[in-house]
Amino acid sequence: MTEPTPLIATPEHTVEGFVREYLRELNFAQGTILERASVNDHYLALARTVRHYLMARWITTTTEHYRRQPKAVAYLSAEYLLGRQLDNALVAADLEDIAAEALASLGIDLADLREAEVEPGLGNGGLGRLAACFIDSLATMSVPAIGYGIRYEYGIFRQTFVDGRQVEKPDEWLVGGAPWEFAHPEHEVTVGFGGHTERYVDGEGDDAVERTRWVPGWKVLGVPYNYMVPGYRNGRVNTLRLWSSRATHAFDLKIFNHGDYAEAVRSRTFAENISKVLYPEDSTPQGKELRLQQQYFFVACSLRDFINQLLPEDFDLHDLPERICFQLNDTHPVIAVPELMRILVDEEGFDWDEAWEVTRRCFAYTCHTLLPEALEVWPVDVLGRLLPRHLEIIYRINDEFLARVREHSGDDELLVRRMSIIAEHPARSVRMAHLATVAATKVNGVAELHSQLLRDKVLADFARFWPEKFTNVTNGVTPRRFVRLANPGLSGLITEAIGEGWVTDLDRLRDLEPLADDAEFRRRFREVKDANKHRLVDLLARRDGIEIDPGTMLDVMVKRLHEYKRQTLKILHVITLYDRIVSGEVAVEDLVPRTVVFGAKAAPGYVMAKEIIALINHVGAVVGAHPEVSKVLRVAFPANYNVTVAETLVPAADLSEQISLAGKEASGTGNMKFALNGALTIGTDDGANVEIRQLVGDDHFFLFGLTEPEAAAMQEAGYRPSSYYEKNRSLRRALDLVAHGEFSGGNRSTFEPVVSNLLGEDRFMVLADFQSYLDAQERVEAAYRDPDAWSRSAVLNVARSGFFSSDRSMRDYMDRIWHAEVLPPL
Ligand code: B1H
Repeated sequence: MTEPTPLIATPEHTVEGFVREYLRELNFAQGTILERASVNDHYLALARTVRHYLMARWITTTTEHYRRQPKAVAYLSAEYLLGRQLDNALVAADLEDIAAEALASLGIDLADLREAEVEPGLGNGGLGRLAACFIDSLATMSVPAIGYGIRYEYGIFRQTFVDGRQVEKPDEWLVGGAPWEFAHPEHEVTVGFGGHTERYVDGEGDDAVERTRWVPGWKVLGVPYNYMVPGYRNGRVNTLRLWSSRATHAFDLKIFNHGDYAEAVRSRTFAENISKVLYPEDSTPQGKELRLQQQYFFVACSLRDFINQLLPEDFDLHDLPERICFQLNDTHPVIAVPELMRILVDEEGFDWDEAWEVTRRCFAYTCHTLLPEALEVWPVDVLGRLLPRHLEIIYRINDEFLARVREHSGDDELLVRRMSIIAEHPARSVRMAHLATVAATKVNGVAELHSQLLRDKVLADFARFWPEKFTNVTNGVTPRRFVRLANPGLSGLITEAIGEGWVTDLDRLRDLEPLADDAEFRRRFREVKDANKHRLVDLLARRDGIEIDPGTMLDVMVKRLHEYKRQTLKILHVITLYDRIVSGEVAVEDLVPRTVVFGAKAAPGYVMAKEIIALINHVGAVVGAHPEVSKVLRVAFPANYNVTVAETLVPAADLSEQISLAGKEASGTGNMKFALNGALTIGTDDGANVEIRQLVGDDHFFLFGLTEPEAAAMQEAGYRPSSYYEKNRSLRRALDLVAHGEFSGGNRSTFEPVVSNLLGEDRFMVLADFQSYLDAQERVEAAYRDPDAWSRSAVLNVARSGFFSSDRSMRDYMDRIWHAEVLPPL
């Protein structure tokens, strides 16, 4: 079937065409002229101009999706950590050179306008960034896909430091104008909450059936905002649809009728609060009612939208599994399962079994964690108050599921209790991971080791019950943003060597392998790394007033602050180096000069994480102020690490710190970004580190620490952290320095909680891995002293990391889970 090309006036793909479109935007949309425009005016005009070049592809793509009705994917995620949009759109539309030249001809520097964009930080960390990488890959691979999520008015908080302690500021990302979004109030969706359920008889005589209806107590509206998700030069642009909550038009008629107009308007904020702010929790969800409201809100809007807007009017919902797979990004959207059941049974008149058959086949679930405290549970009273009909449905799903378990297990009641969707202790609650696992066609972990541990530990009962349900898809990252865009120097070098095909076929990086032995190539690789370090130096000076020396080894640990990730292990290494220099144990001449860079936000309520941030900053200050130590060691901790900072930091790094306790980091994705940009990893056998090491080879990876089985066995036998303190002199000296106030102006109480936590419980076995980490760092030093060997390893890291493209992740999801169609490129 040939599609008539929609009539859209795409601006001419030339410098003149670009200038014309740009001036039109500046004049007619911004209402200003070149001579008077502010930087923000220029940025908005530029963003809209670029958008115009993508518009025809967007409309063509969505039109074709509607006409062809292919098997598609709907990615349901509470988070999308998108990063800045401008450069991505420029690269996708192949407009970088044209835009730069066009702007230059108007006396404007493109680089200045880039800086004006505030990134949409609608996610916490890896999980949100993964969703952003996935939708990029789906668009680039011409897969018919839509992302659904929440348009938080405030994204992840802006981190500032006051006396080295984290202070959160609101992230006002929308205030400058949001040029990348398209509001569609005409497609608003109504969502109910609360109220009660009623039985009623539908039909008469023999046809009479008892049905249930939900009578919500209050309603809100969801307004969709569409974002373009441009594929990389394939003519396709997919859609990300984020929902914003509004009060219904009838919300407060009663109050209006009482004549209290101001009160009536004010009370609307209640509904508008739902999409107000992203919960800044990474890994440890807080059971806040508003969060459940957010989850149901976006999922109810998305299902309604998919059924009403993306399916033809006469579509038979029995065929839904042939048309869509709803991918659940962790348990956050899992309330979609009872919601689809409710739609099919209560609204569409399906009988229960029919509805379950459809629902079951429509969902797949990705688990992103192993930490028990990260598994979402909702108290039954909270869920029942907010979503009474959904709770009934969950109970029935559970009853039927447990009946099957009993049937197969010969009434093993312990097993039944373990597998139940409803937990009885400490409070009666719904285990969202169990609900997701029972409902989904497939359940996947995000790295080989993680999927294995899901099968063997976290969801072992379920894996025995449904072995074929469980699979792995190792995470990936988009090479467009994290290599092509973030590292133009390396990209140029790669393209010169092997052509440009790698951008959409990252396995081709293999062709670089022979060049690792080419001295000239290695020299040019070092030149690029050096230039990237200078870019970082400029950024940190400009943005944070931090001075770093580009001649030093750049040792980088960036990720959310969490005890299991073990930023404390890194800072104990720094303290040990400090101690050895100050005590005269080593001479500064004998050390490889390093700059240790941290980037990390702590959840605002996570007290220990905030103490660790303060400790890092205080150690950094003492190290930086010491005349001898600071010659060879500096700590830089720029505040508010985000995607934008990562784009400059990752390409500059020499050493990538991936040092979580084995068995705790589900995958990690920063680890992949660093390897792809030619940093060497020092890491434990955890998450995707395992696969990185297998691919790049042991000689080009600094492995240390306990393995997962070793750590588990040690915990089992009774782990005693203080024994390491007693046995290990370096460790004792480092901890004593902290305890005695070396980094807190002599105040021994300041970091007492951190020290006593390590000596007492040390849940993540920092002390057990300390010596092994120091040893590995010695190997790092030795290796770094030989620049030629180091850069050979770095080149091999790049050449062998093509597997970690999110395009490959998407192929795996397609083959193992979705079986969606692929459209031809346009
Ligand atoms: C990951 C989360 C997460 N796992 C709860 N779990 C959240 C849990 O708002 N919440 O309540 C937010 C986020 N995030 C990360 O996912 C893993 O820790 C990483 O190892 C993994 O690479 C990433 C992507 O799979």
